[in-house]
Amino acid sequence: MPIHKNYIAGRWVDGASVVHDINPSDTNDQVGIYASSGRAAAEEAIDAAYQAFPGWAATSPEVRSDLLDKIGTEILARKDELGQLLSREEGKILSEGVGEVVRAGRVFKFFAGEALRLNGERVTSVRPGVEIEVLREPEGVIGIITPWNFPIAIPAWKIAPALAYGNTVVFKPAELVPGCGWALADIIVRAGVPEGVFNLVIGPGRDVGQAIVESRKVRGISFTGSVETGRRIGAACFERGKKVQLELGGKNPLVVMDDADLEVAVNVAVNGAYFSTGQRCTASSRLIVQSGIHDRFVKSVIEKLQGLKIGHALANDTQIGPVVNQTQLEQDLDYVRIGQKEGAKLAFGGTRLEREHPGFYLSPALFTETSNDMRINREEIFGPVASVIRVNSFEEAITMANDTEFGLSSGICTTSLKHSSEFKRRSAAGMAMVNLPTAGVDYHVPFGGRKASSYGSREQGAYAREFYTVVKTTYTQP
Ligand code: TXE
Repeated sequence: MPIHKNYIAGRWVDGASVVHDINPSDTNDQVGIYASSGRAAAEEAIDAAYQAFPGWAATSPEVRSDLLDKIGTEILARKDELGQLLSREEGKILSEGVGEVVRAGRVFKFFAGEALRLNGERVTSVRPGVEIEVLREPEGVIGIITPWNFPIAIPAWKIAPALAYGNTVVFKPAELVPGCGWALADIIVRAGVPEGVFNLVIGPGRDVGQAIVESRKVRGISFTGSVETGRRIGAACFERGKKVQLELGGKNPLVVMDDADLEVAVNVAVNGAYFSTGQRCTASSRLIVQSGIHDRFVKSVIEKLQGLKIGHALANDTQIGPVVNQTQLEQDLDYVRIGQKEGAKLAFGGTRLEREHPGFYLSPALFTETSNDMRINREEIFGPVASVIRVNSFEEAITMANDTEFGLSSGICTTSLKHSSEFKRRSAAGMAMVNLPTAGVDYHVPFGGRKASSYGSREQGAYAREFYTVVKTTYTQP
């Protein structure tokens, strides 16, 4: 098997060692061999990006727009093949893999347009004759550090705006998914990105990631991942006067009111809690259900879970793929045990499954009779595990929904306009959904949360410019 290399300063270069990328649906299947690097490679990449910055910042926005458009076109044209790679590497089912690739392609197309729309303001001064302009300029070198759960979409929604607005990039994909990171880099390189403007460094977070975070030549870090790592990175950036944007975990509530359409509520809950194996930061992990519909809802969710096909991500009839790796599987199983110890009733699933191929299969777990102060309802599990919390009223539901350290996404199933409007107004989350899963968002509008879920300005849509540009105010006496 060939070794897929890093891309640094306009060249494909070896790493210090290699990593073997394993398919979580079948651990006998090796997806590829990838370079694994340390601090030295990261520093070379940072130097290259630093040197390339003034030239790239000065290019016509049309050049940047055309580059992004070309990248988006190739991603979309190869959606099936890239979707297959994604599902093979990360374990989400093929339709989800292809869907994620399409999203990545669309993100590049969107920012191809945004590159041409960067504008400023002219403001009348309080001093006669003075002219004021408020301008936006690129920041400089941006370090992009991404997790494994959306291995092409998250890199796309950080790299595309960074390049669109004239920044240069050092990109470090998550250790578990170098394949999608490499494939995206290959497309960016062949689309004609100038030397040094985009760099790929594959390697561990504690070496490559840390070097990017610590470098004084890197102006900003855009990070998605765990709360613990994110907070460490945030503190390190603050100490160095560096801009930082963090997208972290969630403990997203889905409220189901007595007046909900039962079928809609069950579909929304099962999709939000379990699809993509529950490995989405926007997954609905707390199902807050009003007492009048509670028993019917639980019964219908269990019936639905009984019918779900859990298996190889690439098999046609699979609805839920494997957990991403052994460590994550053990974490999920630990939480199943923790929930039981805390007194929650394990109403369905939560056991390891054997399939034809050796992989990390887990039956979707549903807890009932839980309370919001249990650890399973406070901590992000990041797997196919959800809890039902029974409530008696809308007031109790909204209080419970907001009673969490996190605030990424939230949802309500209701047919009442009053409940829907009030929920949207009072939800303490960055995103609020009505009769839709808490996971599953558009690519052209802001994405992000409140409280422990996010730090810094929003990602995606036109709001992305807040992070990837810096404002300058000029005064002129003509
Ligand atoms: O995350 P990390 P991991 C949660 C989920 C999961 C847990 C651990 O609960 O079980 O986090 O996953 C890089 N300096 N989420 O270990 O460590 C790392 O290499 C700089 C939820 O994958 O946060 C990777 O590229 N970078 C989350 C990225 O940070 C460092 C999605 C994320 O890794 C670094 C993923 C360091 N010191 C995991 N250490 C969500 N909610 O979306 C690591 N990295």
